[in-house]
Amino acid sequence: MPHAPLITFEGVEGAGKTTLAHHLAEWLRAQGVPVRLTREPGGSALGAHLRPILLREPLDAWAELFLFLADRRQHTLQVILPAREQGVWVLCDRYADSTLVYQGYGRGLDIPLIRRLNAIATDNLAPDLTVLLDLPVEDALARADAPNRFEAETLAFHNRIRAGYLELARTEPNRFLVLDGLQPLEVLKASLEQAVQERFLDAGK
Ligand code: T5A
Repeated sequence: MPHAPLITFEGVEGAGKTTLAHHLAEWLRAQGVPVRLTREPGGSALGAHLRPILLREPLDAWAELFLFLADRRQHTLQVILPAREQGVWVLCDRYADSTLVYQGYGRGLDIPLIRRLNAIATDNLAPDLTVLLDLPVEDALARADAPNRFEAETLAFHNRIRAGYLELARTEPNRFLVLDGLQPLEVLKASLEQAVQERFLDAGK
């Protein structure tokens, strides 16, 4: 039996990831599809402890990287893989691409090394679809409702994040669905529903 899909949501702060992930979960459930909606950091029991540290405490860049990876490893092994094995679709608000862009493009840590560490943390699991919400950083930050220590970073930092995501999307066009995050929510929801319908639901008929 083919595994259930893993769909991840990525973008800068305030891009609309959480809103769209919740919408897709509801839309799929309404069609009888079993869904596990989860997030990083914080999707596992360990992650619940790590999330406030990662979002609030001042951290060295390498310490920050290792904590995100520890969060991902536990989350992948305890939540994501077991759900998929049971045929449950996993929708994850941020995943390994967040580390590549925030700790790699943003903090300037070694990107090939982060790729290798991500491969360990994820057990080589790659998302079947990654929804990237792209929009100017200023517009996205103006929406973010619960500021964390990343939101206090410079505009230059956030622009490196945006550029990093767009570069990843260019190198893996089949995995990424890039949506214009400035579009009204109803338009974004319809685009996402159509993409998921065509890519997974129609393909499985
Ligand atoms: N991080 C994370 C790393 O550095 N490395 C890693 O490996 C990982 C996993 C996590 C932080 O950790 C960093 C990145 C982050 O800084 P978080 O709280 O999980 O922090 O993530 P944020 O991106 O900060 O979450 P936000 O909730 O701020 O952003 P979302 O989820 O993108 O936005 P959302 O959906 O909550 O929407 C924000 C507001 O905008 C409105 C919504 O209604 C909401 O009010 N909105 C729209 N309004 C108009 N038009 C649209 N199209 C809209 N879409 C949403």
